[in-house]
Amino acid sequence: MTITDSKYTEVIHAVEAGFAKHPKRLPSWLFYDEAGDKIFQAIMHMPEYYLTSCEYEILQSNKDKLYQYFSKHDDAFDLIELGAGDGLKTEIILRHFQDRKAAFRYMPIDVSATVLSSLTHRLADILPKLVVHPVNNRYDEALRTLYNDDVNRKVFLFLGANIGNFDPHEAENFVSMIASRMRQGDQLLIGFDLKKDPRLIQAAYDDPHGITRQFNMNLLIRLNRELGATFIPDQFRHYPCYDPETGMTKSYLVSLRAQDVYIAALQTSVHFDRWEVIHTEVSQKYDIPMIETIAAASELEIVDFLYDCKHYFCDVLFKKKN
Ligand code: AVJ
Repeated sequence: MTITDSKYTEVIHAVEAGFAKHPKRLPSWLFYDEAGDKIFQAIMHMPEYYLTSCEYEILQSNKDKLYQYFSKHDDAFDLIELGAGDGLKTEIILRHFQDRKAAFRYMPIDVSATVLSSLTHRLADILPKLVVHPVNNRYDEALRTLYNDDVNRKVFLFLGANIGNFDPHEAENFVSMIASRMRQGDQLLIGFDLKKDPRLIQAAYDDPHGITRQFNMNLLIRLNRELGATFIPDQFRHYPCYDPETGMTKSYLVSLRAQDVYIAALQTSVHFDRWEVIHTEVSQKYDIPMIETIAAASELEIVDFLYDCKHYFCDVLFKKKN
């Protein structure tokens, strides 16, 4: 496996800073190396992980409504996706918009050049007439450059409950950052996972197949490989925990014994007490008032709430206030 120097430096810094915190933390972007991408694909196929099929249903049953919202009076627009991943869900609306002869270009933004190039190649295969402009950059940088060079109306997509990796306060800041760039007429569609039966949520992150456990453990395997760390995955337990009061699911790796783990790239050992945790992820669940709070804080107007039939998930359409 090859990693770029800048990525390597980023991993070192993230791990060094994260292990200095109390409780110890690892950032959730660290999940997504080659193996992590594959395990996440498997997660999305588990029956317990209801999120994917719910949003799929929402996009499928609202594709024409979205076409009406996005294309307005048939003028050209840029469809900009933050964190496109494999683009499987987006494909539903891309295909439909093309069938309706919408004038738009698709601009997936991702920090990973590998993810972007495989997405671009796949789209060239299945939707050869689609105009695709990949943007290989961080979200904030990409947004800045997007507004430099042209006048097209813009529609942003932030799907898949990716916003859940932020806590509500961070989510507010992130949406405000996007909103501050948006111009009148621009729109933003965000996928939120909703509060529901706590046991259903718990099961989505604590599946009986052990796939989510593998997803978490892969962090340790990654650090062993990339940073010369000496984690023994079996010495940690995967423990996700949903709090129905705040709507926050937190995932942990819990140390099963007192241990010192040497990390070659940091030239130091990290100590773990027995039952000490590494907090690895936030998966925030929302209710409608929480979503309205985000809209108010970022001065966006809510245009529509699009639900699946069970109301487990919601794609919310926002627009820049007039
Ligand atoms: C990709 C952030 C939406 O939090 O539900 C799935 C990642 N973590 N199972 C989520 C994840 C554990 C996922 N997101």
